Amino acid sequence: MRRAEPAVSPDLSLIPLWSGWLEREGIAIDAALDRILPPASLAPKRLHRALRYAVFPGGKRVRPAMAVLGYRSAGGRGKVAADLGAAIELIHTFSLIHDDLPCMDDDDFRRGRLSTHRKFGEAIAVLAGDALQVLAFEVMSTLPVSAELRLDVLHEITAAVGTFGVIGGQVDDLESEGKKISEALLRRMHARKTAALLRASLVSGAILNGVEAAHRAELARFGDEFGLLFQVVDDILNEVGPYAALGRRRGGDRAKGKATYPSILGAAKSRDRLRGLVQSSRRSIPARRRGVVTPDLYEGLVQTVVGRLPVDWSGPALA
Ligand code: GRG
Repeated sequence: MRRAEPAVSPDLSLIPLWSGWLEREGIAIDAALDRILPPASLAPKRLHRALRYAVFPGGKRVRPAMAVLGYRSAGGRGKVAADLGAAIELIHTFSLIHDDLPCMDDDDFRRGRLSTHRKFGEAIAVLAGDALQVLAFEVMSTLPVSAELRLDVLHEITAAVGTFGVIGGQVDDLESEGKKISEALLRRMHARKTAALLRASLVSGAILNGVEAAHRAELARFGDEFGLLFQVVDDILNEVGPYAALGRRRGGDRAKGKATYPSILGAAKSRDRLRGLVQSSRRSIPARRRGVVTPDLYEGLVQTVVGRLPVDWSGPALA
Protein backbone atom coordinates (compact mmCIF):
# COMPACT_ATOMS: atom_id res chain seq x y z
CA MET A 1 0.00 0.00 0.00
CA ARG A 2 1.18 3.55 -0.78
CA ARG A 3 3.08 5.34 1.99
CA ALA A 4 3.34 8.95 0.95
CA GLU A 5 2.64 10.95 4.11
CA PRO A 6 5.24 13.47 5.24
CA ALA A 7 6.88 12.57 8.55
CA VAL A 8 4.88 13.79 11.56
CA SER A 9 5.63 12.57 15.06
CA PRO A 10 2.67 10.89 16.70
CA ASP A 11 1.64 12.13 20.13
CA LEU A 12 2.29 9.01 22.21
CA SER A 13 2.80 10.86 25.48
CA LEU A 14 -0.07 9.19 27.35
CA ILE A 15 0.65 5.56 26.45
CA PRO A 16 2.36 5.00 29.84
CA LEU A 17 -0.90 5.96 31.56
CA TRP A 18 -2.74 3.14 29.78
CA SER A 19 0.07 0.61 30.22
CA GLY A 20 0.27 1.45 33.93
CA TRP A 21 -3.50 0.91 34.23
CA LEU A 22 -3.29 -2.38 32.36
CA GLU A 23 -0.41 -3.55 34.51
CA ARG A 24 -2.25 -2.74 37.74
CA GLU A 25 -5.70 -4.02 36.79
CA GLY A 26 -4.32 -6.83 34.61
CA ILE A 27 -3.07 -8.75 37.65
CA ALA A 28 -6.60 -9.23 38.98
CA ILE A 29 -7.92 -9.97 35.47
CA ASP A 30 -5.37 -12.70 34.82
CA ALA A 31 -5.90 -14.10 38.32
CA ALA A 32 -9.65 -14.24 37.63
CA LEU A 33 -9.06 -16.02 34.32
CA ASP A 34 -6.83 -18.56 36.03
CA ARG A 35 -9.39 -19.15 38.79
CA ILE A 36 -12.32 -19.43 36.38
CA LEU A 37 -10.73 -21.82 33.86
CA PRO A 38 -10.70 -25.49 34.84
CA PRO A 39 -7.23 -26.86 35.65
CA ALA A 40 -5.58 -28.59 32.70
CA SER A 41 -5.03 -31.60 34.94
CA LEU A 42 -8.79 -32.33 35.10
CA ALA A 43 -10.59 -34.44 32.50
CA PRO A 44 -11.31 -33.81 29.70
CA LYS A 45 -7.67 -32.81 29.80
CA ARG A 46 -7.24 -32.12 26.08
CA LEU A 47 -10.16 -29.69 26.13
CA HIS A 48 -8.99 -27.96 29.29
CA ARG A 49 -5.47 -27.68 27.88
CA ALA A 50 -6.94 -26.09 24.74
CA LEU A 51 -8.90 -23.53 26.79
CA ARG A 52 -5.79 -22.46 28.63
CA TYR A 53 -3.69 -22.47 25.47
CA ALA A 54 -6.12 -20.02 23.86
CA VAL A 55 -6.40 -17.74 26.89
CA PHE A 56 -2.78 -17.65 28.15
CA PRO A 57 -0.60 -15.70 27.72
CA GLY A 58 -3.31 -13.95 25.72
CA GLY A 59 -3.34 -10.76 23.77
CA LYS A 60 -3.69 -7.15 24.74
CA ARG A 61 -6.55 -7.71 27.22
CA VAL A 62 -8.22 -4.52 25.98
CA ARG A 63 -11.80 -5.66 26.66
CA PRO A 64 -11.33 -6.72 30.29
CA ALA A 65 -9.32 -3.57 30.98
CA MET A 66 -12.18 -1.53 29.50
CA ALA A 67 -14.69 -3.36 31.70
CA VAL A 68 -12.68 -2.40 34.78
CA LEU A 69 -12.35 1.15 33.43
CA GLY A 70 -16.14 1.42 33.11
CA TYR A 71 -16.61 0.05 36.61
CA ARG A 72 -14.10 2.43 38.19
CA SER A 73 -15.52 5.40 36.29
CA ALA A 74 -18.93 4.57 37.77
CA GLY A 75 -17.35 4.71 41.23
CA GLY A 76 -16.65 0.99 41.69
CA ARG A 77 -13.84 0.25 44.09
CA GLY A 78 -14.04 -3.53 44.50
CA LYS A 79 -12.78 -6.50 42.49
CA VAL A 80 -15.97 -7.71 40.85
CA ALA A 81 -15.18 -6.09 37.49
CA ALA A 82 -12.11 -8.30 37.09
CA ASP A 83 -14.43 -11.32 36.97
CA LEU A 84 -16.69 -9.61 34.45
CA GLY A 85 -13.66 -8.60 32.40
CA ALA A 86 -12.40 -12.18 32.50
CA ALA A 87 -15.77 -13.45 31.30
CA ILE A 88 -15.70 -10.99 28.39
CA GLU A 89 -12.16 -12.08 27.54
CA LEU A 90 -13.44 -15.67 27.38
CA ILE A 91 -16.08 -14.60 24.87
CA HIS A 92 -13.47 -12.70 22.87
CA THR A 93 -11.17 -15.74 22.91
CA PHE A 94 -14.02 -17.95 21.77
CA SER A 95 -14.61 -15.62 18.82
CA LEU A 96 -10.91 -15.78 17.87
CA ILE A 97 -10.77 -19.59 18.03
CA HIS A 98 -13.81 -19.90 15.78
CA ASP A 99 -12.64 -17.09 13.51
CA ASP A 100 -9.42 -19.01 12.78
CA LEU A 101 -11.21 -22.25 11.80
CA PRO A 102 -10.97 -23.46 8.18
CA CYS A 103 -14.70 -22.79 7.66
CA MET A 104 -14.18 -19.15 8.69
CA ASP A 105 -10.91 -17.25 8.09
CA ASP A 106 -8.73 -20.36 7.96
CA ASP A 107 -5.70 -19.02 9.83
CA ASP A 108 -2.93 -21.32 10.99
CA PHE A 109 -1.37 -18.76 13.31
CA ARG A 110 -2.53 -16.42 16.03
CA ARG A 111 -0.39 -14.31 18.35
CA GLY A 112 2.78 -15.77 16.88
CA ARG A 113 1.93 -19.43 17.43
CA LEU A 114 -0.33 -22.15 16.07
CA SER A 115 -4.02 -21.33 16.20
CA THR A 116 -6.05 -23.53 18.54
CA HIS A 117 -7.42 -25.85 15.85
CA ARG A 118 -3.95 -26.34 14.37
CA LYS A 119 -2.65 -27.29 17.80
CA PHE A 120 -5.55 -29.40 19.11
CA GLY A 121 -7.60 -30.31 16.03
CA GLU A 122 -10.82 -28.82 14.72
CA ALA A 123 -13.26 -30.73 16.89
CA ILE A 124 -11.55 -29.71 20.12
CA ALA A 125 -11.25 -26.11 18.87
CA VAL A 126 -14.98 -25.92 18.16
CA LEU A 127 -15.75 -27.38 21.58
CA ALA A 128 -13.20 -25.11 23.28
CA GLY A 129 -15.00 -22.11 21.80
CA ASP A 130 -18.36 -23.46 22.94
CA ALA A 131 -16.99 -24.16 26.42
CA LEU A 132 -15.52 -20.66 26.77
CA GLN A 133 -18.81 -19.08 25.83
CA VAL A 134 -20.82 -21.16 28.30
CA LEU A 135 -18.28 -20.56 31.03
CA ALA A 136 -18.43 -16.81 30.41
CA PHE A 137 -22.19 -16.77 30.88
CA GLU A 138 -21.93 -18.93 33.99
CA VAL A 139 -19.51 -16.39 35.47
CA MET A 140 -21.66 -13.40 34.51
CA SER A 141 -24.82 -14.99 35.89
CA THR A 142 -23.18 -15.46 39.29
CA LEU A 143 -21.47 -12.08 39.70
CA PRO A 144 -21.92 -10.90 43.30
CA VAL A 145 -24.14 -7.89 42.56
CA SER A 146 -27.92 -7.50 42.66
CA ALA A 147 -29.98 -9.66 40.29
CA GLU A 148 -31.15 -6.48 38.56
CA LEU A 149 -27.60 -5.37 37.73
CA ARG A 150 -26.61 -8.91 36.71
CA LEU A 151 -29.51 -9.06 34.28
CA ASP A 152 -28.60 -5.68 32.86
CA VAL A 153 -25.00 -6.84 32.34
CA LEU A 154 -26.19 -10.05 30.69
CA HIS A 155 -28.47 -8.16 28.39
CA GLU A 156 -25.72 -5.72 27.39
CA ILE A 157 -23.33 -8.56 26.56
CA THR A 158 -25.81 -10.84 24.78
CA ALA A 159 -26.95 -7.94 22.60
CA ALA A 160 -23.33 -7.24 21.69
CA VAL A 161 -22.53 -10.80 20.64
CA GLY A 162 -25.84 -11.67 18.95
CA THR A 163 -27.00 -11.45 15.37
CA PHE A 164 -26.91 -7.63 15.49
CA GLY A 165 -23.49 -7.79 17.14
CA VAL A 166 -20.39 -9.96 16.75
CA ILE A 167 -22.17 -12.89 15.07
CA GLY A 168 -23.99 -10.64 12.59
CA GLY A 169 -20.77 -8.75 11.88
CA GLN A 170 -18.96 -12.00 11.23
CA VAL A 171 -21.63 -13.01 8.72
CA ASP A 172 -21.22 -9.65 6.96
CA ASP A 173 -17.47 -10.25 6.97
CA LEU A 174 -17.76 -13.73 5.41
CA GLU A 175 -20.34 -12.67 2.86
CA SER A 176 -18.28 -9.63 1.81
CA GLU A 177 -15.25 -11.68 0.83
CA GLY A 178 -14.15 -10.92 -2.71
CA LYS A 179 -16.77 -8.18 -3.10
CA LYS A 180 -16.54 -4.42 -3.46
CA ILE A 181 -18.99 -3.51 -0.70
CA SER A 182 -20.17 0.00 0.14
CA GLU A 183 -18.50 2.04 2.85
CA ALA A 184 -21.78 2.01 4.77
CA LEU A 185 -21.81 -1.80 4.88
CA LEU A 186 -18.13 -1.86 5.79
CA ARG A 187 -18.80 0.47 8.71
CA ARG A 188 -21.77 -1.60 9.86
CA MET A 189 -19.68 -4.76 9.69
CA HIS A 190 -16.95 -3.20 11.83
CA ALA A 191 -19.46 -1.75 14.25
CA ARG A 192 -20.98 -5.18 14.81
CA LYS A 193 -17.98 -7.46 14.51
CA THR A 194 -15.66 -5.43 16.73
CA ALA A 195 -17.06 -2.21 18.20
CA ALA A 196 -20.10 -3.86 19.81
CA LEU A 197 -18.09 -5.99 22.24
CA LEU A 198 -15.64 -3.19 23.05
CA ARG A 199 -18.51 -0.85 23.81
CA ALA A 200 -20.32 -3.50 25.86
CA SER A 201 -17.15 -4.14 27.86
CA LEU A 202 -16.98 -0.52 28.97
CA VAL A 203 -20.71 -0.14 29.56
CA SER A 204 -21.24 -3.45 31.36
CA GLY A 205 -18.39 -2.65 33.74
CA ALA A 206 -20.14 0.59 34.62
CA ILE A 207 -23.48 -1.20 35.02
CA LEU A 208 -21.90 -3.37 37.72
CA ASN A 209 -21.69 -0.31 39.93
CA GLY A 210 -25.11 1.04 39.07
CA VAL A 211 -23.99 3.72 36.61
CA GLU A 212 -26.39 6.60 36.04
CA ALA A 213 -28.02 6.95 32.60
CA ALA A 214 -26.13 10.03 31.42
CA HIS A 215 -22.71 8.55 32.12
CA ARG A 216 -23.78 5.23 30.60
CA ALA A 217 -24.65 7.05 27.37
CA GLU A 218 -21.27 8.83 27.43
CA LEU A 219 -19.45 5.52 27.78
CA ALA A 220 -21.49 3.95 24.99
CA ARG A 221 -20.62 6.86 22.70
CA PHE A 222 -16.90 6.53 23.37
CA GLY A 223 -17.14 2.74 23.00
CA ASP A 224 -18.74 3.05 19.57
CA GLU A 225 -16.19 5.50 18.18
CA PHE A 226 -13.21 3.81 19.77
CA GLY A 227 -14.47 0.38 18.66
CA LEU A 228 -14.56 1.47 15.02
CA LEU A 229 -11.14 3.04 15.36
CA PHE A 230 -9.83 -0.23 16.83
CA GLN A 231 -10.97 -2.24 13.80
CA VAL A 232 -9.72 0.29 11.25
CA VAL A 233 -6.30 0.14 12.92
CA ASP A 234 -6.54 -3.67 12.78
CA ASP A 235 -7.35 -3.51 9.05
CA ILE A 236 -4.44 -1.20 8.28
CA LEU A 237 -2.02 -3.15 10.47
CA ASN A 238 -2.89 -6.28 8.55
CA GLU A 239 -1.42 -4.62 5.46
CA VAL A 240 1.50 -2.65 6.85
CA GLY A 241 2.19 -3.99 10.34
CA PRO A 242 5.33 -5.79 11.44
CA TYR A 243 5.10 -9.49 12.38
CA ALA A 244 5.55 -8.58 16.06
CA ALA A 245 2.35 -6.50 16.06
CA LEU A 246 0.35 -9.02 14.04
CA GLY A 247 1.49 -12.38 15.33
CA ARG A 248 1.18 -13.66 11.77
CA ARG A 249 2.35 -12.63 8.31
CA ARG A 250 0.98 -9.36 6.96
CA GLY A 251 -1.35 -9.23 3.97
CA GLY A 252 -3.62 -12.10 5.02
CA ASP A 253 -6.81 -10.07 4.64
CA ARG A 254 -5.99 -8.92 1.12
CA ALA A 255 -4.96 -12.44 0.06
CA LYS A 256 -8.39 -13.71 1.21
CA GLY A 257 -10.26 -10.89 -0.52
CA LYS A 258 -11.49 -9.52 2.82
CA ALA A 259 -13.43 -6.28 2.87
CA THR A 260 -11.28 -3.87 4.89
CA TYR A 261 -10.77 -0.12 4.97
CA PRO A 262 -7.62 -0.28 2.80
CA SER A 263 -9.09 -2.79 0.32
CA ILE A 264 -12.40 -0.95 -0.11
CA LEU A 265 -11.32 2.69 0.25
CA GLY A 266 -7.63 2.66 -0.65
CA ALA A 267 -4.78 4.19 1.32
CA ALA A 268 -5.64 7.89 1.11
CA LYS A 269 -9.25 7.53 2.25
CA SER A 270 -8.22 5.02 4.93
CA ARG A 271 -5.84 7.63 6.33
CA ASP A 272 -8.65 10.14 6.27
CA ARG A 273 -11.09 7.80 8.07
CA LEU A 274 -8.41 6.83 10.60
CA ARG A 275 -7.81 10.45 11.46
CA GLY A 276 -11.55 11.12 11.59
CA LEU A 277 -12.07 8.25 14.04
CA VAL A 278 -9.21 9.43 16.24
CA GLN A 279 -10.91 12.82 16.35
CA SER A 280 -14.38 11.44 17.03
CA SER A 281 -12.99 9.11 19.72
CA ARG A 282 -11.25 12.06 21.34
CA ARG A 283 -14.41 14.17 21.16
CA SER A 284 -16.41 11.43 22.86
CA ILE A 285 -14.04 10.97 25.81
CA PRO A 286 -16.05 11.68 28.98
CA ALA A 287 -15.00 15.19 29.90
CA ARG A 288 -14.56 15.07 33.63
CA ARG A 289 -12.52 12.99 36.04
CA ARG A 290 -14.48 10.26 37.82
CA GLY A 291 -12.59 8.75 40.73
CA VAL A 292 -9.33 7.34 39.38
CA VAL A 293 -10.51 7.61 35.77
CA THR A 294 -9.32 10.76 34.01
CA PRO A 295 -9.92 11.86 30.41
CA ASP A 296 -6.18 11.28 29.89
CA LEU A 297 -6.63 7.57 30.55
CA TYR A 298 -9.00 7.26 27.58
CA GLU A 299 -6.57 9.30 25.50
CA GLY A 300 -3.83 6.88 26.58
CA LEU A 301 -5.96 4.01 25.30
CA VAL A 302 -6.48 5.76 21.96
CA GLN A 303 -2.76 6.47 21.62
CA THR A 304 -1.87 2.89 22.55
CA VAL A 305 -4.10 1.45 19.85
CA VAL A 306 -3.14 3.90 17.09
CA GLY A 307 0.51 3.80 18.21
CA ARG A 308 0.64 0.16 17.04
CA LEU A 309 0.71 1.45 13.48
CA PRO A 310 3.94 2.39 11.70
CA VAL A 311 4.80 6.02 12.31
CA ASP A 312 3.85 7.19 8.81
CA TRP A 313 0.27 6.15 9.70
CA SER A 314 0.11 6.97 13.40
CA GLY A 315 1.91 10.31 13.02
CA PRO A 316 -0.71 12.13 10.95
CA ALA A 317 -3.55 10.41 12.83
CA LEU A 318 -2.33 11.35 16.32
CA ALA A 319 -0.63 14.65 15.59
C1 GRG B 1 -20.47 -14.91 19.29
C2 GRG B 1 -18.39 -13.86 20.15
C3 GRG B 1 -19.05 -14.68 19.11
C4 GRG B 1 -18.34 -15.19 18.04
C5 GRG B 1 -18.82 -16.04 16.92
C6 GRG B 1 -16.25 -16.23 14.95
C7 GRG B 1 -17.17 -15.11 15.25
C8 GRG B 1 -18.61 -15.39 15.57
C9 GRG B 1 -16.77 -13.82 15.23
C10 GRG B 1 -15.38 -13.37 14.95
C11 GRG B 1 -15.27 -11.93 15.29
C12 GRG B 1 -13.89 -11.37 15.20
C13 GRG B 1 -12.70 -12.27 15.19
C14 GRG B 1 -13.73 -10.06 15.13
C15 GRG B 1 -12.40 -9.41 15.06
C16 GRG B 1 -12.24 -8.54 16.26
C17 GRG B 1 -10.81 -8.21 16.49
C18 GRG B 1 -10.32 -6.86 16.07
C19 GRG B 1 -9.99 -9.09 17.05
C20 GRG B 1 -8.62 -8.81 17.48
O1 GRG B 1 -8.75 -8.28 18.79
P1 GRG B 1 -7.49 -7.90 19.65
O2 GRG B 1 -6.59 -7.06 18.82
O3 GRG B 1 -6.83 -9.32 19.88
O4 GRG B 1 -7.96 -7.32 20.92
P2 GRG B 1 -5.88 -9.80 21.08
O5 GRG B 1 -5.00 -10.85 20.43
O6 GRG B 1 -5.09 -8.63 21.56
O7 GRG B 1 -6.75 -10.38 22.12
